[in-house]
Amino acid sequence: MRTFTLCLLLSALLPALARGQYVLLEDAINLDNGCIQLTPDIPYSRGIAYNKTKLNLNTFFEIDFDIYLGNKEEGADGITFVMHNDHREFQAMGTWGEAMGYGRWRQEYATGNFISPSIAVEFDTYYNYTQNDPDWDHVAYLENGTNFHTKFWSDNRNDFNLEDNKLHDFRFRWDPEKQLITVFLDGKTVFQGKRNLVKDIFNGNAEVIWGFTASTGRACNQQLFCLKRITQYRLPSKNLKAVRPAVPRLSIPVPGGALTHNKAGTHEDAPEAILGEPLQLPTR
Ligand SMILES: [Ca+2]
Ligand SMILES: [Ca+2]
Repeated sequence: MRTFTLCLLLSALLPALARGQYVLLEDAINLDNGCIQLTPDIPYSRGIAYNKTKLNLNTFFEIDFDIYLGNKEEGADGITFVMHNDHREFQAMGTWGEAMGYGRWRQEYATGNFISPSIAVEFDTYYNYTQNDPDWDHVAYLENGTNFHTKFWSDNRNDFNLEDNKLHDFRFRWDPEKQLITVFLDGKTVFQGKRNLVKDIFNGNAEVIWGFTASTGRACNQQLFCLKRITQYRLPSKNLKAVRPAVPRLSIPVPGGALTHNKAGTHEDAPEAILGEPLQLPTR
């Protein structure tokens, strides 16, 4: 009960805390509804937002957001959630267009503009053969500024569409004991993988910068994210209690109307209970 009460309290505080908590680059802006718009619905846009507080990969944490990929199925290009230790720190950005402000247009472009060392989860809404994309929207795990991927998730569908004018629930979980990354979209597990992130990606550094990147190209969409909850947990994880995922804001006001939520699997009865008792909010 204490955990639940605390979560409610933190959820109530988050819209206020979220504002001004991010370094915004290029076209990213704060919206009046507490969300951050990464790109407006215009071509050749790029926006990046980094939380001002680094994450520590020696802690178990879970990050819970709503994301919005636009309302035009033929739009582009998508959003990435990124954790990095690029030497440019809070000014790091990748290439626009299909690289989504994270990576580079060709993986062999060693001198291209990309964020590295890093990992990312892409929510890709535009087909690019150079990145090995399927011909429909998909989610994929990426590393070190390379958008090219051999695996993806699209719910086993060839008409999967994220540009449906709906908010979607996105959760990223890191378990340092199991060295396990788990990514959920609308309550479904869309990626799970073991990786020694500190050693194999971040050169022994457990502190990482994190945030979102997005861009458009010839095709475009409005793209934004809304923080729901950031929670870090005391180890060992066997001592943790179960708590529910954050309840989404089912409607978010925007000029001229409201964005509604794709509620599948994101509400209080979500089957995927998460572990843990929140330890702290990253504030600075
Ligand atoms: Ca689409
Ligand atoms: Ca793409």
